[in-house]
Amino acid sequence: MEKQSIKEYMEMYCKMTYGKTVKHATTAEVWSALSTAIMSQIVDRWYVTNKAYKSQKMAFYISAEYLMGRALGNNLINLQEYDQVKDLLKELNINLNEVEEMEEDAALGNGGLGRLAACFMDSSATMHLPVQGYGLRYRNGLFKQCFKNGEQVEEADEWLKYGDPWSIRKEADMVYINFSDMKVKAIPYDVPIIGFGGATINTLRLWQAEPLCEFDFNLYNNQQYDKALEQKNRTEDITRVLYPNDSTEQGKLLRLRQQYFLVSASVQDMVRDFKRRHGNVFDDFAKWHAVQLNDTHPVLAIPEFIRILVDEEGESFEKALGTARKVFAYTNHTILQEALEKWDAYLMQKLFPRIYQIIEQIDAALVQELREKGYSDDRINMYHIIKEGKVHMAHMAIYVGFAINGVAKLHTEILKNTELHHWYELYPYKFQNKTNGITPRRWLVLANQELSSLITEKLGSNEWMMDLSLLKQLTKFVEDDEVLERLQSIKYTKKCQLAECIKAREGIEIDPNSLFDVQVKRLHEYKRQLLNAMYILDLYFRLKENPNLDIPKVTFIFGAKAFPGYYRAKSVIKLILAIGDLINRTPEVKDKIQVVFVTNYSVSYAERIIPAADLSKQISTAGKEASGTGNMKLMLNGAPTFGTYDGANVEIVAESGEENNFIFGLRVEDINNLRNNYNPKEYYDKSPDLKRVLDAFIDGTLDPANTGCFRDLYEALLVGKNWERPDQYYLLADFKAFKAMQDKVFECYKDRRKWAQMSLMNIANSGAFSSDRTIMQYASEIWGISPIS
Ligand code: NTF
Repeated sequence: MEKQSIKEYMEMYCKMTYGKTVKHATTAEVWSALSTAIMSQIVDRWYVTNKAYKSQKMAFYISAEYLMGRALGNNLINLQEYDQVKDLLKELNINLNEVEEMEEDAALGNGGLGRLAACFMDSSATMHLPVQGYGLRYRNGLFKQCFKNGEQVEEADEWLKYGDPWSIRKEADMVYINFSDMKVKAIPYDVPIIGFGGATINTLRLWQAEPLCEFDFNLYNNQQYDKALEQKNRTEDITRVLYPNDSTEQGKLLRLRQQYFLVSASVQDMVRDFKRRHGNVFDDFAKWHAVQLNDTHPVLAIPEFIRILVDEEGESFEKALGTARKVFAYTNHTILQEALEKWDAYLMQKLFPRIYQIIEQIDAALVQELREKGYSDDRINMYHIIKEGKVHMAHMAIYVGFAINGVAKLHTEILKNTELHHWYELYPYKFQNKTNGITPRRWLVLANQELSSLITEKLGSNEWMMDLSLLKQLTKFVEDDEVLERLQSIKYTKKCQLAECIKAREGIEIDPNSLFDVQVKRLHEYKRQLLNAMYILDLYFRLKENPNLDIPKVTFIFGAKAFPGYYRAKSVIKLILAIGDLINRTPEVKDKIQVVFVTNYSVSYAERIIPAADLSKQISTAGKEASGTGNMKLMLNGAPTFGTYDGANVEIVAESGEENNFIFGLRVEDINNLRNNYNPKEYYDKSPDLKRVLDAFIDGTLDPANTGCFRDLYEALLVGKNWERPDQYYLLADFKAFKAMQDKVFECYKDRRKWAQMSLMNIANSGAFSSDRTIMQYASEIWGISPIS
């Protein structure tokens, strides 16, 4: 990249856009100018990649969520221009870090599922794979979280407030979307996905809903101003907000509209492109296109594809279905029942009657196939797509899709043996596993430049950035004191940086010499932040009893957003904040342990927290966490896993060794055995420490004003609620094992050399969790595409 031309571009941009020189520009203006200047440098290469793909089979990833985070720093890293641009800015008296900090996160996703999509984009481009993403350009991404009176409060996320230099509006590629009650425009915004090294630049195409006309002129003339804008508002509502739910299905009409809007725009775009390149013979569609459906959110792409082939291209239904069965593949990300989408049939009929008709035809074809196979009516009932007035999105995806995959070995086994067992019996050959991964560029090269430099120095090159399996070579330093000491000193540096950041953002001081025990992820009962909180409360009581208890100083760090309508998740946040306060108010305890719940946990916050973690808490109820990806990021940054035998934890431990992690608690089989006669109250009655902890929920210890705000949590654990059994997630059953294992952590942490060795073994064995590996498996085992040369 040309230093001089970047400077000149920035000057010109500031003059043309803000009417001032770079010198007088605000930090946000510099961010915009610099980002646009970088865009100007990559557009030609972007064009070259697009052209190369014209003669290739392509894979399209359709996802309702992309949790991208910030773009500037990452793009500079991937262009390998970070240091150069840093110097260039220095010449202008500008600090690159400050400019990076200005950028708003693109939080167009909730959690793991959306962040996985973002990591896949990065890895596809880095691996030179012809992959394009399709998604929605939500005007407001995931809500901003703050705490008021010890509770989560949500605010709108205005990620576009400084503009959007990282996308190009492609007016000419607009398509129309028809609903039964309205017709709208879908305008694509193309985001460049720069592969590491900068040679390949892929595209993430995000659709924005816009009205056919800005306002109704006649109504306006008649001074009916609100009414004149009604249609515009109703249209813009479609891509106004990201649904903030994670792992729960929210049957909202507007969400169904969003889903159809996404898939109709994307499928129309693919079909148009196919016709331009290959003409009208749709038999060949699957030769050129594979479509991956990220969970069930985009599954309406299937009937929409069939609709277009039948209604607009004159194919027969049978033929169109046959083609669809070679094009679509589906990824399942959860087995939680409440997350499996089932839409009311009448809603679909109302919004898009033709799509509903096609779904009925698909269902009929499925039934016919099962009849031919000799299935009884009873048995067929288990497979129906439309059942009791609901459309089962996963059933449609599995019947039509040519591949279905889980996201970690254990999860895929559960799908095959339990959750989707009947489908597995029908189509064993469709089931695959693709263990999740994370991009090492954002999660190590960008987030932990200090550790990256050490690795590059010790391995003699930076090749590991594109082939993470090379980290294995680090195992040879496991007895090397110099390396172990440098690892420790890097961890300390990252902890100091995080402490500063927390001081600035939260106004809280934490001690970088304490053990940083980290649990960051969405707030959900199955992830059991409450179990961690119960442990901390128990430790509080123990320390009060015995201030000389032999433990290292610990800082428990939490970060999590709760779905705004998820009352119990919000109570858990409130409880943890209350425990933090209680500890702060207790002199004999507060110098030993501290609890920090950071506000507004996000991708950019994760980039600060993860490199600073000493311990990675991954304590979901066995069988419930499909994979987890935070566990991989923490491992890559040298934090041993403190976790249950669940999701990808199983594979993490298999790679880095049980002796380098802290695995505790019930396993899937144990829980299956316990399920029918589990009585949490027995644990409470038999264990005075558990009793003390739970009683504190309701006896005023945590709730001095005695509002009873934690009674629901107490009862959920001990007595259950009308429709749910007590302690559905087995916190009480796992408490004892948790406690014993955490005591072991404290014991181990005393031997700092030993700890550094465990840390090194985790880093060295994290190669398997690169999303480069994952995406190459999708490419060869599902999509049938290969890297362009
Ligand atoms: C999440 N699923 C799972 O809960 C995580 O374990 C997994 O790592 C990620 O997907 C990515 O595969 C969801 O967010 C959802 F929506 F499916 F529930």
